Amino acid sequence: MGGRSALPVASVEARLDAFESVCDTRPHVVQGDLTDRDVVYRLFEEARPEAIVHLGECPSAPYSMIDADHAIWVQRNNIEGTMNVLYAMRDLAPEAHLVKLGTMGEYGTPNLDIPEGFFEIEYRGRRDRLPFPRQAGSWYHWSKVHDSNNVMFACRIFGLRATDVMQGVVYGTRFFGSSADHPADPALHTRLDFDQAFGTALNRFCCQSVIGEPMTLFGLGNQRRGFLPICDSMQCLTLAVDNPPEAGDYRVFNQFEETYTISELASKVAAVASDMGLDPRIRRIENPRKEMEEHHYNPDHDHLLALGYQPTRDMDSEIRAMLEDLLPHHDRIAAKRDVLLPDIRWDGSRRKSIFLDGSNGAGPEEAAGEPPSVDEPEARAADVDHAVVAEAAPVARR
Ligand code: USQ
Repeated sequence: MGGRSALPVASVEARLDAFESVCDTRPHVVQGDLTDRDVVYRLFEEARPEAIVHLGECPSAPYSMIDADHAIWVQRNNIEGTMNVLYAMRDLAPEAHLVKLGTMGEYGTPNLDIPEGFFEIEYRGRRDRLPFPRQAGSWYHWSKVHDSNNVMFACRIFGLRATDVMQGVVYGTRFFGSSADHPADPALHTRLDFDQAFGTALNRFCCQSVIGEPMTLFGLGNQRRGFLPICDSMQCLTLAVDNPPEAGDYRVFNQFEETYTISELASKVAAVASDMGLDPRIRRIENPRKEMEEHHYNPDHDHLLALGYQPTRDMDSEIRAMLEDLLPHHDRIAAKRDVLLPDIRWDGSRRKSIFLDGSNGAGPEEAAGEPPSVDEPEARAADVDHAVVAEAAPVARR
């Protein structure tokens, strides 16, 4: 996408050294492609794993919406890779536990509470426990739905055991404990993207604030999602691995800490950034996606809590830690500021979104196209009130 990680990524060797110095163990690294079945089988033969944590997928909704090539590549990559893992498990590690990263986005935003994977339903006088309907919002999110179905089926026919983790939107730079406990070595920071496709909302808002660019609220900004810091994501995966299900069981965990609207998040970043002497701004921009901008959202998330998950509740201090980690890399981020504005649209066209106050500051060429439906002055951090911002908009786009 023409971007790069806001935080420099150290070499694999340097990261392994740093990991070893903290954890007293050195992971064995093999580079390969999960869609290459020989690679996967060789890996399983060598490792004979007891648990597999499968994060090896393309994670980006916008990337999958670029065109047919990207949509098909994302589906192939994600579905084929997982199928290879499932067959390698059947043949070489049938007792192992698969912890597979799904996404909360598989469920979409139905006008119902969202259970953890399954629900009891009564229909025409009969009852059953069935998978909760999935209504994904991008080809990427659908690839995860198809994966989930495949993993569920493999558990049924091969007797495998799996935990499908429906993860919310992850943010943060530090993954050991809460940010206060994170070792100082920068080689232990995570990669952090800020481009339109691989940067997630809160990570982008922090990068935008560090370089004085406005935080980009897509549309109304009332889209609500589950969020969790990356250190909690690691905690949840560890809990899942430590507590495997029975053979043949397919279980689903909804993994997030709390739900927030996008404008609530931006307001939080603005408050912390202002406190640190930055000059954060929030602006609403045409939503390049087709998604509900106002909706019910109340997913269950009890399974991980029952296993002992202790959420890092202090989002403000996680945001502060992110800004502290990002500030020294101001120039790295600023040099790539052109990748911040979205231009991948869900209808398949490619055009930079314009700010909803009618200007895009990027030249008349990109401003061409559908006129903005809302005229609203730029909101400054000092007077940002997300409730007011929301009221100013006449229509919720679907
Ligand atoms: N959004 C903005 N402004 C931005 C970026 C995003 O308002 O600058 C909005 C989007 O329109 C969307 C929400 O924020 O409503 C979340 O967008 P995102 O880009 O942070 O996250 P998303 O595309 O949903 O995907 C991310 C990860 C994906 C994971 C998913 C979890 O990239 O791998 O599966 O979060 S979930 O959202 O729960 O499905």
